[in-house]
Amino acid sequence: MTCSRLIAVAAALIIPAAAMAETIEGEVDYTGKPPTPGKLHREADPFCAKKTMTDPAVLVKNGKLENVWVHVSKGAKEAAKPPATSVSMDQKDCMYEPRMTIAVVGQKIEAKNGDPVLHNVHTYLGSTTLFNKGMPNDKAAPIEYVAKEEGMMKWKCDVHPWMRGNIGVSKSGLQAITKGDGAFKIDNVPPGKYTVESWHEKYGTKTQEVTVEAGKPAKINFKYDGTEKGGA
Ligand SMILES: [Cu+2]
Repeated sequence: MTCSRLIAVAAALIIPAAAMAETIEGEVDYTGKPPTPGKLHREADPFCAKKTMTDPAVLVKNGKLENVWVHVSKGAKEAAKPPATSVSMDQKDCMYEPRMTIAVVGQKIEAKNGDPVLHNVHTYLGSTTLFNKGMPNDKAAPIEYVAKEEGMMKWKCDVHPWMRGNIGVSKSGLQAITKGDGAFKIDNVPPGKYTVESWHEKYGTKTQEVTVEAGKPAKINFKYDGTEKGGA
């Protein structure tokens, strides 16, 4: 076989597989009256008190909800290979940073303290503690943790009750987070039937069934009106 024929055969084998991976995309609407973010009461700690902050739990802009974890909860056939990069959760100005991010089962998560004060990192999956460890100040060595199970990993600080962080952990890696425009896009989804779940820290979960067909993106939207409870 000539080299060019070999390439042609290889391409024929590779391209259809790549073309078969579709996307699940859409937006998360917020149809209620957006709440006004309240002031966080951080007066108890003199360092934290230096900066005034409002509660970033609910972020709505133009009727779209930010920081919603949208992920395939059922129907994925394969586990994703955990990325070699680690996911970082920092503590800055007595807030977890970022508020919301994602990881894959098997991926390394690194907690850091950028503040000159004690934070006690307490993480949960549901009501189960994953780890609970103090970081005295910004000289504390990072805490390394490998995500073991699918679900929402919640971050709290036992010193500062307002501190919250969220890491959506997925086995399949079929997941995304909405940004300020409320849009999400899950890449590399093989054709099939899936249950897709949305999760918001204040308004909880919603699910939808979706069938992904080869050759076209599957579109779904989620809707919250602000009366939902559950999540945090
Ligand atoms: Cu803290």
